[in-house]
Amino acid sequence: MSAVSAPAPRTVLLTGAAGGVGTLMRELLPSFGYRLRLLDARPIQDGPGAGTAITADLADRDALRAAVRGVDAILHLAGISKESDFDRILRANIEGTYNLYEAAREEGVRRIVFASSNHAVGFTPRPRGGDPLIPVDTPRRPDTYYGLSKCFGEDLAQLYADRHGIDTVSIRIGSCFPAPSTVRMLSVWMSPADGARLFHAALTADVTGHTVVYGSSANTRLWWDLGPARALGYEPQDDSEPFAAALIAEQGELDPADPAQANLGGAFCTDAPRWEH
Ligand code: NAI
Ligand code: 15L
Repeated sequence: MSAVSAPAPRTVLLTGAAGGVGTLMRELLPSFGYRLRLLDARPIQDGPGAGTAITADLADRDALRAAVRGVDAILHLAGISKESDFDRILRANIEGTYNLYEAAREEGVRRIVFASSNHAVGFTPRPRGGDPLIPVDTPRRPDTYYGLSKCFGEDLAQLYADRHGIDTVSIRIGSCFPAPSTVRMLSVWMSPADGARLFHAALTADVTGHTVVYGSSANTRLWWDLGPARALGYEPQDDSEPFAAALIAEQGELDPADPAQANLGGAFCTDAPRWEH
């Protein structure tokens, strides 16, 4: 598999542009040469790409068709990003992602990068001393309705690859924030700069069909196999280790007997997952 194809997509629709990752990517992706078109249900603040911003919900099929018309690729970040009521997850993440894929099919967009999540496999026990890294083909074990919606998105991507020839790279993102804030994140952190590198690799890699990869930096305490992401041409530059001493001094090492610390999904595997109202 060659790493980078030509020509690279130039115009990319960034859904979820008002969110945490979207805001970071608005800053970082233009340096790779992209023209971004932005979409979010919430108004998008001034800043890079603001002139192209579309305020629309993923439920609005006409707005989605107009938004995807003429773009080379889509980076799909929009949706509920934590656990929530099933009905809300159904509308935003399941129906919303379906609506976006339908718009892409109708308008001839051939490449989508889908922000999946580690919570699609959240109940997988985390590796402990000497265990092998978690492979990308480990059985799905969603830890929430949120994680279940990411499993749906991955399967939807497979269907649209097989039936309609739309290529998707699904990235099971760990934790993409400016810095890790928990001991768990030392293993799953994806720095924003590495996030931009991975999204760029996924947008340009010479792969067809549906490809699933994990998304994180090259963390010393990594839990999963980054090989499939590297095969796209991704070369992570960051490692959470410089944050380790302070976080462990503050929070202690992970306790395997604590249900919130035993699995990949962390607290999402308990009755008190992070919740979005
Ligand atoms: P976020 O919650 O900060 O941003 C999501 C954005 O999507 C928000 O601006 C929201 O207004 C928009 N949105 C929600 N429902 C919508 C709808 N129906 N129509 C249009 N826009 C809608 O989330 P964040 O952290 O930026 O994550 C981005 C994506 O990456 C999400 O899909 C999330 O599930 C995924 N992800 C993020 C991780 C992280 O560490 N930040 C980890 C794993 C996955
Ligand atoms: C996710 O999927 C969430 O969107 C994000 O807010 C974090 O909770 C992240 O996973 C994580 O596992 O840390």
